[in-house]
Amino acid sequence: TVKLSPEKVFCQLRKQLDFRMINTSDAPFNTAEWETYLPKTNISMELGKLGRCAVVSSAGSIKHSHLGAEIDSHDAVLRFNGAPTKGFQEDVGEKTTIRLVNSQLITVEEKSFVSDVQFSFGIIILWDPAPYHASIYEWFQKPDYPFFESYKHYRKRHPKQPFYILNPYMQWQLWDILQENSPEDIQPNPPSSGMLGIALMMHFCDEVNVYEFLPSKRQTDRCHYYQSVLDQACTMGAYHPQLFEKNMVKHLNQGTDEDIYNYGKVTLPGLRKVQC
Ligand code: NCC
Repeated sequence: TVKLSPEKVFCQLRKQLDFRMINTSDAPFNTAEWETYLPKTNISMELGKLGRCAVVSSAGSIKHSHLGAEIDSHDAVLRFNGAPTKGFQEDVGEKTTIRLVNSQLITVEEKSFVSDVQFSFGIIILWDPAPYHASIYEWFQKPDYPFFESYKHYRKRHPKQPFYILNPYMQWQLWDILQENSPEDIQPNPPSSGMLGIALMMHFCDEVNVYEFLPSKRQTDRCHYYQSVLDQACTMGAYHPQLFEKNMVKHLNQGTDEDIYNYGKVTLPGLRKVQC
């Protein structure tokens, strides 16, 4: 296969990804009951046009990075799942504009998700691993985790906090782009929250700096900066096609290899301004 130029891949991301959140015109969410739960404001309106954005991976290698102030200097910061800021500001900053969470977290850890104050800052976006190119209807019947009750529960407790559900198409549209840009067959599982979050911020922002998604010189087997568990698969992936995600992001990087080595930092353009 011929390797596509970064510019071509940016166009694929811009043209082939559906960035919409579930709303009440998406059957079977078109009911009076769902209308009380789904946010009424469009997410782009909620966020406004964002300039410089940061995506903060949860990798253990961000520990001791002292990147906190640099991360907080961005207009918006995206974090993942249960990644805390409290106690870790020096390395990861404290601003949280968007938290991208998977359905496993909100279902399996519902109790802490609903009550832990760290989730009550910023906008939450939830995604669930859907069957390959399933319609919204098919996915609704067969979500990977039955998260709908937890979602409603959270919405009742925090009605003012914007909390969106990502459409199930985007993950597989992104997977198709990863597959098309990989020389080998990649595992048939959706991309990681990390890769989804990077694509989302490229849609919302003019420029995206990603921290410790590509490991820096601090690379470690430590899975998360906030836990001591060791597991190599956290960085390279087992379920998610992370190796391929990281190869693609490396190919798309507009910054320097030195910034990757020192800060685990990758710079990507916003998709609004790419010329296709
Ligand atoms: O670990 P997780 O990921 O929440 O990490 C968020 C994103 O950070 C990047 N990362 C993380 C660790 C590491 N050493 N290197 C990294 O690059 C990845 O891009 C990752 O996506 C997920 O993607 O949603 C994931 O979620 C966890 C878990 O479900 C949540 O933390 C909630 O508890 C998954 N872990 C397990 O299922 C055990 C993980 O596989 C993927």
